[in-house]
Amino acid sequence: HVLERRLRAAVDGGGLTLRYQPVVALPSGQVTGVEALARWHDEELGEISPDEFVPLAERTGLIVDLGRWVLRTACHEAARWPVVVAGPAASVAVNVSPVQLGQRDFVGDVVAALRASGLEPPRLCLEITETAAITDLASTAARLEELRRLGVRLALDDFGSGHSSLTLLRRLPVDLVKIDRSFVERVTTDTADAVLVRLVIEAAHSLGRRVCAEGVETLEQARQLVAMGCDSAQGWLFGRPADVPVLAGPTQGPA
Ligand code: G
Ligand code: G
Ligand code: MN
Ligand code: NA
Repeated sequence: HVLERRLRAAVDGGGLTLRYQPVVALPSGQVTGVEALARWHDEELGEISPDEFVPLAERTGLIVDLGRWVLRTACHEAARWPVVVAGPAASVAVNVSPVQLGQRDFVGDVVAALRASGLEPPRLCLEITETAAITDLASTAARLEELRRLGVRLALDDFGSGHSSLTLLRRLPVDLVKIDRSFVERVTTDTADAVLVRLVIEAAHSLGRRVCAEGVETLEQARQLVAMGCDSAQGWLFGRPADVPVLAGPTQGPA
């Protein structure tokens, strides 16, 4: 397959880049970290979306090398952001595919990326998508416990998009829950979604987890989330994925 061959070449030959989207604390709007997002620009095919190449990489096993590159690059770059703009504790979140998480040497890859970069473990956050965790809850929980012992942070990504969210919230040792964009999108217009978001925030807080809202696009959404006690947010309102992380100073708070 042509696309697969070209993706392999991009992974091996430096054809991938990372973009960083700011994560802000609520209600201050202060940037506390970023999420690293992989981008693939092919010379002939142009820009190919991760919605397309990540599933392809997962099907073909390329995700293992691709994911290792993302992890190493994100740690390396984050360790070099100037403290004056990023703050000493600025975090970098990396998406981890379930295929990667299931690899025997994944924990070793994380250790290696931290060592090679010099990044302090608490500055790295690994995002595990909710739907992935469901397949084998016991082994996912065990794997996350191993990672936790390294001192890195863990997040449950796309929360609410699956079917057993509350079980996962209880069973998985994550620090952070990221509420899926589909709920945030309707939080100011759909009463049922607003109820769900409020419940997720309360349940997460009761279990000692913090909550990040994804895909915040309007000030109205941000205000609603602040009123619900949401801890942090991400979305176009605060910043799009950019090549240089936008970490400068306090930004305009939503409240
Ligand atoms: O950046 P964008 O919204 O287009 O990303 C689309 C999807 O691709 C999201 O679900 C995102 O989590 C995923 N994605 C982006 N970068 C990575 C990556 O480095 N690794 C994995 N596993 N998924 C990624
Ligand atoms: O699944 P994950 O959370 O990793 O996906 C992140 C994706 O969401 C990225 O591809 C990013 O480009 C996209 N994204 C981030 N903020 C917004 C937003 O405010 N609106 C929309 N529509 N997409 C967003
Ligand atoms: Mn994510
Ligand atoms: Na998500």
